[in-house]
Amino acid sequence: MTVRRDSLTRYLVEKQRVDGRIPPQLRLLLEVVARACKRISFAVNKGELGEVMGSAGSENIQGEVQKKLDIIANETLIEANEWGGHLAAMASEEMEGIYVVPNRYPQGEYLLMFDPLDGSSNIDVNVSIGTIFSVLKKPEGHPGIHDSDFLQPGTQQVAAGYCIYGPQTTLVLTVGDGVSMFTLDREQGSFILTQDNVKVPEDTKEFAINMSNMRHWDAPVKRYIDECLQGTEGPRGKDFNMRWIASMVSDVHRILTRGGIFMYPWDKREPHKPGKLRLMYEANPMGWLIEQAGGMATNGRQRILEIEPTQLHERVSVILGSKNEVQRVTDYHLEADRACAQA
Ligand code: AHM
Ligand code: MG
Repeated sequence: MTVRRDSLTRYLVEKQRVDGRIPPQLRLLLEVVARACKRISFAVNKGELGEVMGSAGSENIQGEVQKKLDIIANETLIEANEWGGHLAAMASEEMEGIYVVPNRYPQGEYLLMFDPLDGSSNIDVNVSIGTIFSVLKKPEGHPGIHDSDFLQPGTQQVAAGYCIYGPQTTLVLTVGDGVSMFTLDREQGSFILTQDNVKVPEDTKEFAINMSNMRHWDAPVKRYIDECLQGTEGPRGKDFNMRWIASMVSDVHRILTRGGIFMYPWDKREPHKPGKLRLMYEANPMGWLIEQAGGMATNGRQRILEIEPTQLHERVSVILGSKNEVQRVTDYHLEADRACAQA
């Protein structure tokens, strides 16, 4: 007996028709994002043959050197999405301001945010990278579209996901009723549902953090990692394993597949910045996916999805993954805060 494998299109049509979970414009939006990711996947795959490797010789708003593929991925997402009538505006890690859909196209009711190519320092070394996206609804009640329309907490997301460009290209999606994964079938040219109802185990023996920053961490993070490193002889009574790919998409994908905890916490290198990762198009979509799979995502003190954003490119401390571990790190922060308040 052959197993029926649904395409992303069929999955979305059923979400629209049967579940009534997504309206037609959102279905179109997700199909278009998937199509753009397919194009990005092909560009990434070509590598040197496509003359897409190396630096573009420019910097983005965060002061990071842009790779050619960062720019290609950004343009691919904009070109694919601007004309369909489903969007009002877009925002990206690679653009300082928002990109309002030009007047020559109809304006839709959604806002799309993305990190077009996350982990792009890994492009040249042929390690997995990905596209992260988050979808919001344009607030009602005023004409035009402004940066401030994007400043909604992660709880307001109506869809979020990422596409990982690795040995396989996999699109991972939530519209608020669990997490589904779709593998790109290159012969058919379509994304096929390969895993539904993804669940993150509540416990884990695997952590992901950039250990080279250890001397800059705050005490609660040091305490947690120190206890993991003590293994069976320490308070945790078990040995831990460490992984750090330096592509958040890959680290989150591993956690959605077999559990784990990912941390990019605030540290003392740049104390005025709340963290390295960006709230709106990295932490919020990843945080929602993790929660939808039964995990947890905080900034050490607060649920990431409940943070009220004040800036488009706002940074945040990120701790996400298996519920019991994230809870533990969060408790360590709150304990330290209480001790500090009493001192
Ligand atoms: P980017 O958006 O500029 O690619 O930076 C984000 C990436 C994440 O994917 C990854 O978790 C982190 O930066 C790695 O940082 P580091 O180089 O400090 O290990
Ligand atoms: Mg990024």
